[in-house]
Amino acid sequence: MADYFVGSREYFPGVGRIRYEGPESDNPLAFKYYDPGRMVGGKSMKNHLRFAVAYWHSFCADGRDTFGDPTHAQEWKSGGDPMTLAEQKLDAAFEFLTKLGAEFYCWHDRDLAPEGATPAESERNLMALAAKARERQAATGVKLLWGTANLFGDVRYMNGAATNPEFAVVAHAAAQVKAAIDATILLDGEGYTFWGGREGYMSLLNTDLKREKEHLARFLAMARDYARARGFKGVFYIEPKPMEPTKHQYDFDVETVAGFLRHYGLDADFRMNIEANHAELAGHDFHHELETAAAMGLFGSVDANRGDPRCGWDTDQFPIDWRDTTLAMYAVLRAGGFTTGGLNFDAHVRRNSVDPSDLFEAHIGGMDAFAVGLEAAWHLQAEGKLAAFVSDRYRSFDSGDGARFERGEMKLGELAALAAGYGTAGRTSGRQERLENLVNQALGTVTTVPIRDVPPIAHF
Ligand code: XUL
Ligand code: CO
Repeated sequence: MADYFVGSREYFPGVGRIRYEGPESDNPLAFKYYDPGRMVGGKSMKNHLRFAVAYWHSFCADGRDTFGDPTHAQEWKSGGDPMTLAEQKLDAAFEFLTKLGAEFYCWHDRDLAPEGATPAESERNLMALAAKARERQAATGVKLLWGTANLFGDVRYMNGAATNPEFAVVAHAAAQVKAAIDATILLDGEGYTFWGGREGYMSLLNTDLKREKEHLARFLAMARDYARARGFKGVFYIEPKPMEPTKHQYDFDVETVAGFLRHYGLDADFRMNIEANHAELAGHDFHHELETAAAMGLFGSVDANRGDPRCGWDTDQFPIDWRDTTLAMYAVLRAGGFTTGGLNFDAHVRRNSVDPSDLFEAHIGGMDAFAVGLEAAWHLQAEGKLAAFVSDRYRSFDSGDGARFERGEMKLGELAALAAGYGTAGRTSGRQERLENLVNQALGTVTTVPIRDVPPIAHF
């Protein structure tokens, strides 16, 4: 088999297989830190990180924004029969995936295949493209991390999908989800995601909040039952996001979704797909959302990107901050690592990054950033200083009255009576600065490069 996949024509000429060249490489189209086969604690980097490319950003979006026309107008995006264009897009996607060396991809139904005139035609379109994707997966070894249905783009969803006040729209959403689950199963998808883009409200004045949430839970349970009956063994993910496009989304953040899942008895099948930029919009750190999910046994997968702290919207930039990736991977390792989940780059190049190589360089940067994060996080875990500090911090609950309190063997009166015997308490340093320094030191062990002579830069 060829080193990478090229369909009927080559869509990214001039870019070959992206290889690891090490931190001293000057080649923008090479990995500096991501070395797929490198073993980190008995597992390869590739198997730790499970990188996926997002079909919608990388192969569908055309750079259009509220103020301007498409800037990423590749040939497979317009100007032909929609099914032919969809197959060209599939070829372009598999060429990109295999040149990059990404093991996984993720899609929405409408990314893969165009909507038809009726639900039945839409389903036929999707299954036809899924069959072609299955051939390309078999030829290349690329796998589907998760599939999802786009329940937010079409005009019919302007008042919501599963939470729409009109039952007819809920039925349309079901037709899409049913077909998207079938396509996910056909492609041996390891997961199926729900991102409730329009499952929320624009105004409480026209919204029955209680009923809408009940409808959402009912819909998710029906989708789960359908998929399980069809033999789907993968994980269902909910992707929390607080707002945008609605004013308020019901899947606001991890804590909110956890309460929702438990309230409606969905927590055995559903896990969190945590997106860095969504965490930021919810007023949280990415690290916070990961730790919160892990603490509740609900961690699943990651949409890897970053926001701009000065923008109040989802800028979906590629992740490049080593400290963020270190803290994220530390949380992932503590949660036991990825099983069915992975790192899906839900990110897009900027509107004015118009060269095909920009898309490669963006992914290379994100993959390198997570490789650094993995190594530093592994260092922190192996060194054990952070974990030892934390467990020591709670040692007064390990035995005696503290342990009895944890086991629920104490009443409030007894607990209160103990206070007098303790005198001064609580003046123990939290050592935050020392612990923050440990994170930087771990990064230093991974990223220190010998100083070398830098040749003068002729051009950029
Ligand atoms: C939107 C978002 C989606 C989901 C999939 O903010 O993150 O792309 O990841 O529907
Ligand atoms: Co996302």
